[in-house]
Amino acid sequence: MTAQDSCRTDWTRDEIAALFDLPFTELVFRAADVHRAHHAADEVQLCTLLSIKTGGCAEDCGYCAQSVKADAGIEATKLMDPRAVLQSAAQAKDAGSQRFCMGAAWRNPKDRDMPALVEIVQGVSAMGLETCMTLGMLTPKQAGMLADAGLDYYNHNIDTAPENYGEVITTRTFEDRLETLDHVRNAGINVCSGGIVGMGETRAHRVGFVHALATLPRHPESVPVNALVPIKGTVLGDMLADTPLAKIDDIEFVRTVAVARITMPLSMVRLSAGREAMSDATQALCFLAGANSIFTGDRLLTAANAGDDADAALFARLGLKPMTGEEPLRACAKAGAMETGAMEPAE
Ligand code: SAM
Ligand code: DTB
Ligand code: SF4
Repeated sequence: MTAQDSCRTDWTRDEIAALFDLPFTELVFRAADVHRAHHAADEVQLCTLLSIKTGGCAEDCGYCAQSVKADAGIEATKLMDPRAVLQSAAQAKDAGSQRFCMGAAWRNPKDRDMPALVEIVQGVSAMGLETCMTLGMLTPKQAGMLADAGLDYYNHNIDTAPENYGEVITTRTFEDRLETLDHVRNAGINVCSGGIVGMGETRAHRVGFVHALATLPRHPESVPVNALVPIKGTVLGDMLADTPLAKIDDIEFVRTVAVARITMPLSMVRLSAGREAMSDATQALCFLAGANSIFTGDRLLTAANAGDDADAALFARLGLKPMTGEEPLRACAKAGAMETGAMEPAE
């Protein structure tokens, strides 16, 4: 039995709601305790994000600048040449990133895209970077091809509670999302799945969001928690511009991170989009509450990010250091494979 198997997947919504309701200091204390039991509390993983195919996406996700339904001034591009992606990955590695995440604005990749995607995964893996892709829905065959190429993680967010999904996206269903996550899991790729806080959802929706992730048959190895970046020309960006009070409260955001950490103790909890608009103090609270990964660099996919200088200053201010070792769940999966004889111990 691996350590992940001992992670509870039978959380009830009431239990998760009760965690959200704890006094803030008690909640953060508990989350920090869980975090320290499984992770190095002074280490945060540095990741770089690259948009390998931007804009013109057929889906209607209300938060996204890359949807054809948005009017956010994003020019649609073709899939990048693998050589250009590898060049970017080399720069990310030089800048100290451990993980390279590649996003494509697709409902799903076409079979004709697969050879280039396979070449990209093989090339980035060969540089010693952890690889993650997010390309939309996958067929079992496509998931298998990416697994064979050596893809470490596939990102496919559930984004919000099942009952709120239709308020945010209408061109696909929550069940479609779960189906792709199944294909990814069955192919043996680590699952990266999280969502967005601050889309005008209720506390109960945030409870439902964490509940949906923490009760998957296996916890995602990686859980990105994004704060909505309100982009002009998107449905949600425009809605928030009209109702500024709808912006997520920083303390409620930290609560969401803390509850994710407590309910999914071994997962990487990634403080993803939205850091640019967060104070150092809010980010520090997120790290205390168990977030242990960030995107570095001055761009996410289309939106601005905090930038390397700001992050170096933040790390110095907080006494944090970039993660260099392995992530607990991946180390754990390897240990499980060794126990069962599927893998030889390292020399
Ligand atoms: N097309 C793929 C898909 O949706 O599965 C991958 C790319 S998509 C941009 C990856 C994730 O980024 C989304 O699921 C969403 O959670 C997050 N995201 C997109 N736009 C965002 C925004 N404006 N603010 C915060 N998070 C955002
Ligand atoms: C995730 O959950 N957040 C990242 C990554 N997965 C691909 C993407 C954030 C995108 C923010 C908006 C933008 O740059 O357009
Ligand atoms: Fe397309 Fe992904 Fe943006 Fe949705 S989030 S519109 S699927 S790129």
